[in-house]
Amino acid sequence: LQQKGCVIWITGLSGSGKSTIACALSRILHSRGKLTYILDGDNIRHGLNRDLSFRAEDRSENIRRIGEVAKLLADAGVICITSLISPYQKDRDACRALLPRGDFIEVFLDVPLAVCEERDPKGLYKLARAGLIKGFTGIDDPYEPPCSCEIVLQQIKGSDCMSPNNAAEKVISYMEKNGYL
Ligand code: GGZ
Repeated sequence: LQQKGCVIWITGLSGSGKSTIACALSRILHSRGKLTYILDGDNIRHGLNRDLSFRAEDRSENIRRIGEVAKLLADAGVICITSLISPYQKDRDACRALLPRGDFIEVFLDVPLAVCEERDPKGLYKLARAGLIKGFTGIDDPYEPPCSCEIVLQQIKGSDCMSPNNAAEKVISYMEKNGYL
């Protein structure tokens, strides 16, 4: 296998487009013959992490477990893409610390709450505003933006809005420059 594994850690609010960019990135990498695997919060919470809630301690445990799985995949030479809100800096840092220097590539999807809330693809923000979901990230639960990450993608609506493919290409360029492709 002629491939160096790594973890592309995508963090951002619900509705910021993490899963969409993870898929776009994965598709581009496949077309170049690379092996990838997406670990998506929403999916993993139905299986491996179905015992976890959205309380702060459980979010941390969610991130810790997925960070360990991501490390195993990267060890095996896979480009592992995670798509998790991962709201706490300390939890993301702990996952970074599991990997050799450089192999953890943190990507911040910097989309304002107002934009995510307007998109509201699953109607969850509406439920959170109505008080029907308690502790929703950005509404009544914290999100700590990365203070230093490898890539920031601004996906603000309007004429300068990057397509998912353009956003994924930015990650590709970073990987090329840093010897991961
Ligand atoms: C945030 C929630 C919540 C609460 C359910 N807060 O947009 P989605 O629906 O598909 O993605 C969100 C997903 C978040 O799971 P993560 O594992 O990524 O979260 S974390 O990293 O914080 O552990 C959202 C849905 O689950 N969801 N309740 N209260 N998002």
